Amino acid sequence: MTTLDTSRAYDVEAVRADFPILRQMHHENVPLVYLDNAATSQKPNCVIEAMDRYYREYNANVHRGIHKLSEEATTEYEAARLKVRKFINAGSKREILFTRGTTESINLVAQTWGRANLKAGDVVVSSVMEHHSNIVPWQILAAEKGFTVRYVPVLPDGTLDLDHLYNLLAKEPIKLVTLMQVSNVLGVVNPVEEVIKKAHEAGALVLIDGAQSVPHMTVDVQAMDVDFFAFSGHKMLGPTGSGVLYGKRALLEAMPPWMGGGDMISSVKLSGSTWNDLPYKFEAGTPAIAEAIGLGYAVDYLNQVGLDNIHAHERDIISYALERLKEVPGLTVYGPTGENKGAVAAFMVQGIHAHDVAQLLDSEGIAVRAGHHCAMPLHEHLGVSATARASFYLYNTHAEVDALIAALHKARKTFKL
Ligand code: 7TS
Repeated sequence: MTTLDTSRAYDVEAVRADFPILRQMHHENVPLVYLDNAATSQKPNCVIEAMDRYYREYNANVHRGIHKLSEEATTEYEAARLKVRKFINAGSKREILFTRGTTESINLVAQTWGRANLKAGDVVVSSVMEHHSNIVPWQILAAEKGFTVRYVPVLPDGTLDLDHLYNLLAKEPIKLVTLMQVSNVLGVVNPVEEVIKKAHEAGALVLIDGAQSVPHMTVDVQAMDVDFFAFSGHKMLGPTGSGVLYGKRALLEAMPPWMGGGDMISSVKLSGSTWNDLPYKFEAGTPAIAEAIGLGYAVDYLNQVGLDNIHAHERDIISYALERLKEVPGLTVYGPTGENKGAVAAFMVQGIHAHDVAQLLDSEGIAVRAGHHCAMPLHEHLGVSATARASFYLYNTHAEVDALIAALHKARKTFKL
């Protein structure tokens, strides 16, 4: 499945050999330096091959046919669910719902649990640092239902104002606290275990957006005692169109379905319908079969390399990057710089717009993202309309950080700074 020798110390070159895209030239003769992993990760051969195999060898719909191909597709699709269950230590495969990604997972909670449980006078707590996918679904529903959404502020060091959150929890009954575990801009790792404990003590449920945590660190939803947990397959070496919503079984059982259609029903009569068991109640229609299978293989790969090894490698890379970024005059990195930072560095170079930084880096073969990173309220808080962002993953190297720094110096020269 991989050329990796897991008995050796972390071998980044062996990891890189599993990712075909990393061998390509970005422009004619500049090698690709891919530093946009918070947007989406690259895919290892085993994921690409698993999806290819599905289409070439056993393409069929799931949960329907009696024929061999359909049985094989169903087995692989459900095997992926079991792999995901184990990966985040959910108690049951019934608690693992396949979605198209974090966005769909959060919208599912808003449109089912939220629609059934939130009314005028209720309060939902989110934060200023959230990705739009954890702000807008609540705004849409709040406009209809008349509940209030409050936002936990961000402190100057880029961490959440936890005192503010705990005061809110002490002051008024909160129905739901919905927060990201790791910020896609600041990189800050929020202390979600502590937040969940305090929220539960105050009688609130908790949804955690794990889009930027699950790919990079061990997540145990049972130890965390989280109520809902959302993440995307494509940021953890899996394909786009794959994602997961974990929910505690009792909550999911009590929630009405969201989309209606095939597979989610137990029986349909013209006078009314009844719902299928979990997780199928929330998986209407033909699912993204190849994508779920691909995600299962991504989980296998992450397990093989080892999340602890990946986490340690990323800590090494981000620490090195933060040190070296200090060498670039006029460069500001946002967010914390210590242990509570994931492998994300959003920055500004004084005198150069973030989009120009990204374009100049691109001409050197370096892929970063520039803009508001779907976190406009956070950028408003930071007082900037856009940042450039380098985000790292298991295959990035010190040499790539060096290339980033050299290109940033070159960009400053181009702008005569
Ligand atoms: N939550 C967080 C923390 C994210 O970083 C993202 C995507 C999402 C939710 C949405 O995930 P999706 O898979 O449903 O789109 N973040 C980014 C990013 O930082 N750059 O591009 C996508």
